[in-house]
Amino acid sequence: MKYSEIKKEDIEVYKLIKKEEKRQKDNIELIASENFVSDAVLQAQGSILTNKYAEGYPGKRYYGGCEYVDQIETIAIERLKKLFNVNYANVQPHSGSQANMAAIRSVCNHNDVILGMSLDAGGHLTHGYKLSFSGTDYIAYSYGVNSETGLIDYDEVLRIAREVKPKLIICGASAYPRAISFKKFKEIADDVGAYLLADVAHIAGLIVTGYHESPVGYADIITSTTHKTLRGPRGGIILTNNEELAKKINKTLFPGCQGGPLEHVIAAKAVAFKEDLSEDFKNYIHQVVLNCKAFAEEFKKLGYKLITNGTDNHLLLIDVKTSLNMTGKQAEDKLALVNITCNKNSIPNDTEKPMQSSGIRLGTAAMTSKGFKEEDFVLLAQIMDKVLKCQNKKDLKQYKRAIINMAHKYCK
Ligand code: DSN
Repeated sequence: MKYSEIKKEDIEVYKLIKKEEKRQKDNIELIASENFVSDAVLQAQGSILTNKYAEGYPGKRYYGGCEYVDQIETIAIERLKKLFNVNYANVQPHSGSQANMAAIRSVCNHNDVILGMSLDAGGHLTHGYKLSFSGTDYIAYSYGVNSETGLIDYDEVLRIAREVKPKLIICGASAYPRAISFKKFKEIADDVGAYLLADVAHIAGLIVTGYHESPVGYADIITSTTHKTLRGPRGGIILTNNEELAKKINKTLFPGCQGGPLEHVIAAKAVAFKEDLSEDFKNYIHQVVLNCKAFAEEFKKLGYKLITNGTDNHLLLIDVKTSLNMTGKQAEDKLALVNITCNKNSIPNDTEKPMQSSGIRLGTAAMTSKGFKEEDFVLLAQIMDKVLKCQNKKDLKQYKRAIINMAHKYCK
């Protein structure tokens, strides 16, 4: 992109955008929650729609001049409904966290009991973490994973649910490499008379293409972000099949949690949803999953301990403490020296603080968008192994060159 107007108006910001552009080009991006959007999505998000105020919903706005944004938001809603096969969709959440805030508030009052996956087991801040609204506004309990297998133990979730009697159970995760059974969560929710919220932010792309079970038919409410495996702009969505809940969700999000919607982002969501409905996107997600399996298998061959011993989705979690006797932070920092971007991540029963942690989380969605295939991820795992074990900083130079070449391999 040229960004010529920014260059004219604001050289300081222009230079930083260009630096970030180069970083994104020269680095291997393994953050499991990131992706590279199409130019069409970028253009929609950078469009003049940012000028428009549109508090309310299509056909019921608090401002005049909404005839075109009404049509754009309606297109986004209809495409999203088709994508997930649901009856009601809200495309206004500014983020996944705000989607979760509105979803939880739609069914819970302050101090109601909620039950979600703990952060260190792979859950999310908004699933009841003590520093999040979800942990301060509600009485939050958590379930974890089996400490041997790293897998969700559904019998244990049921046991906890029977004990704490939640009004709402939240399933879905940020760092769980295996398939989640929404069917089993629904059985648990029914057993204790709780609502079920499925936060599918990470696996949404896999769900809409059939590479992961759908929560539709099981969860009362489904939330997601749009910028991870859905490969859209940064933002959130809320879905349901229940008409009464849909009305509550709409009211709770606006005016309950948010003001004016970001119509430029909603337009970009609409463009992304059109892409997501295509056969190309289905092939892309298939490759994301194949790549992740190849990546995981190579790390296993190299002797690394993977949480759950593998992956069913777009991410894997490596226990670097056991594998290399280093912290997640040390591994993240070392990989950064050779242009590999990933994030440290807590692992189940982590003895390190979150800012250090004992694991790293690796995702294949972003580099698959750049064209990576299984053989690229196998080679990448071999280079990462050498980098992580490298004792001499000088030797890292050759790996950095190799990584930049790999990052450019499929660039047009
Ligand atoms: N922090 C995001 C992630 O990386 O998974 C989720 O909000």
